[in-house]
Amino acid sequence: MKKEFLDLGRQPIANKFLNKNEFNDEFFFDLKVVFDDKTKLVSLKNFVKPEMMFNESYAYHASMSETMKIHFQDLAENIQNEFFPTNVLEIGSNDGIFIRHFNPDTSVAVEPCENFADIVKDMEYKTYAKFWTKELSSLIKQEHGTMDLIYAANCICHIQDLDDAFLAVKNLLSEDGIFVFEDPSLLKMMERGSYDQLYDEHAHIFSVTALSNLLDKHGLEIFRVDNLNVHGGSNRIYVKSIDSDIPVEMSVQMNLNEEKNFGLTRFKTYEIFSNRVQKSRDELLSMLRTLKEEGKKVIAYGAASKVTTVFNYCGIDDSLVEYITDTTPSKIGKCQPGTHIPIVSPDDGFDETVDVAYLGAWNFRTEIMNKETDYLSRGGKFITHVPQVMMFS
Ligand code: JHZ
Repeated sequence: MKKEFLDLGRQPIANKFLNKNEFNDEFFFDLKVVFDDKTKLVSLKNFVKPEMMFNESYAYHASMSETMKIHFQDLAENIQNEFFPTNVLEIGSNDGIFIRHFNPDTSVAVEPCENFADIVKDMEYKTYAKFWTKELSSLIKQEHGTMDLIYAANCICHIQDLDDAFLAVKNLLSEDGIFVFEDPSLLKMMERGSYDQLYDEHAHIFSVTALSNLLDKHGLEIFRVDNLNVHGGSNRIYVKSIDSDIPVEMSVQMNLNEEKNFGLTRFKTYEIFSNRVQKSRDELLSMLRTLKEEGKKVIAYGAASKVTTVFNYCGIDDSLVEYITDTTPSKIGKCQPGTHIPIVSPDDGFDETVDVAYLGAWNFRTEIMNKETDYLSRGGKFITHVPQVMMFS
């Protein structure tokens, strides 16, 4: 049975940055979150149609961060050195940040957002501009054979029908092939109070426990879990066919134990989290209102999808946060979904007039702190709500 534990209010499409003439017919949905006490999966109660989120105007550009470029280069090298895959498939290849490290003659990309599919096609990779389904996996199998590596970063948690997605993987994996995917960790979200991992795209936030239950139904088994720092705490899950001889490593049981000890298998834990989220909202609003009364200029740094959740849930608009700076060309000049706060380039907006910046891209805190030394040395301050609402410099 699915039980609701969190209501983040009316929310728009998190990555649909708007021109002023698009404000009137903006789409909103009720962002509510449920826990399935059978599979232990945490999911959104109401899914948004995939085509409304992932299409030719998708805005998230993975290569905007140096941290992520290095992250994917390191992973590609490690996988090549350890598993020697020949045929490689990436689901949700975005701008090619990972697949670029593999041979285009033996690699295939799947990317439903056509603006990004075109980038990867231009890099000479065979690219299917389609959603990942069992039907597509059969077509790819016919055209390219089975795959030694199927990889996906920040994509499997976007797929609403996980049974179909895992069936599709099983169908296309070679006998000793591996399926590796990474997504935000439910445990880290719960530990850190980072409720902003919840937005339309994240149909589910995974625990190792839930994944293990779901994969098992399809003859798939987790053999390794890497805990990663990126995107506020993610898990990289290594999966094999149940019949493959690849040994199952200690990291799997360790993660299952840690999740159980934290209480991820009990509904009560989610109710406690929900209270923490409401408290976080009250504290953030109170801090922003005080800064406003003191006459401080407050902006936000990084128009991440996560900020859409926070600002819409808390009711923060341009009376509290004047604008948001972001380096992504397709976001600049538009407005944040829902709140309609303007997005400007850091060159135009991150200047000496700014007193305080809400750190929307809190998951890149180290990269940003290292970059913004001038701002910090002249007394500029940042705000975050993770792990609790605070100001820092
Ligand atoms: P960032 C996206 O989430 C969406 P978002 C998606 N659903 C997902 O799962 C994760 O990624 C992985 C900007 N920025 O990466 C760039 C600066 O302006 O946390 C981005 O717009 N200056 C696929 O959108 C935003 O911040 C900087 O110095 O929450 C960060 O977004 C840096 C480092 C970033 O992902």
